[in-house]
Amino acid sequence: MRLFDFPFSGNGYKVRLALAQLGFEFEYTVVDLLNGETASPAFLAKNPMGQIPVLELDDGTMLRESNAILFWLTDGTSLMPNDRLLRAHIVQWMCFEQSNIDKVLGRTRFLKRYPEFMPTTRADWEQWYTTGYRALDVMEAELRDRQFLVGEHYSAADICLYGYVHCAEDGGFDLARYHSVRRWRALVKGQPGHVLITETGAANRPS
Ligand SMILES: N[C@@H](CCC(=O)N[C@@H](CS)C(=O)NCC(=O)O)C(=O)O
Repeated sequence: MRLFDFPFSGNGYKVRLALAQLGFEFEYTVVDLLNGETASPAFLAKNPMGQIPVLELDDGTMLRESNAILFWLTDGTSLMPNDRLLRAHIVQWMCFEQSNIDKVLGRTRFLKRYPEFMPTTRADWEQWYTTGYRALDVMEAELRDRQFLVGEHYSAADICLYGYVHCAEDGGFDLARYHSVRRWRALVKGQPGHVLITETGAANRPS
């Protein structure tokens, strides 16, 4: 398999983390989205949305959307339960993540680091912080009485949410009052095979 990715990306990190924890070997290609490489014809042929991550499977299939990739990688493993309702709860968290975390916590983090990427207004930031804290409130309430997001075990839902929540502070969020979310983050970080967002885990030297 080959992962097309940008190392700073939390969406890419979700996939890297699952690959590492499941022990998959893969090759890694950096797509420089800051210099428009995601808009190149060669990359658009892999993902017409012009976004990383894209996982190229061994038969040449291009799989896009981080959570679809996460689902494909984890299905049939301990990270994706067989129980129908638990699976639905995992999808529920994946949808929640796309609406309330990726384009909110992920965006603030990206724009703090690369402010030149797009113009923003004060109203944008206010909106992101309002939505982001609301999402963190939801997670805090859910995690108050449970260790993991779904069922009794670490799952694809935890990997999915961890992608951007583990680095929420980089986007300017203060998690001091989110005790359960911080406890959960520490628990996820302690799972076997955990890698940091700064690690690719790939077999090759990133190109
Ligand atoms: N819903 C997509 C979002 C992917 C996404 O936003 N990718 C960003 C980097 S994190 C990207 O490639 N941006 C480049 C661009 O939009 O030009 C997913 O979860 O994979």
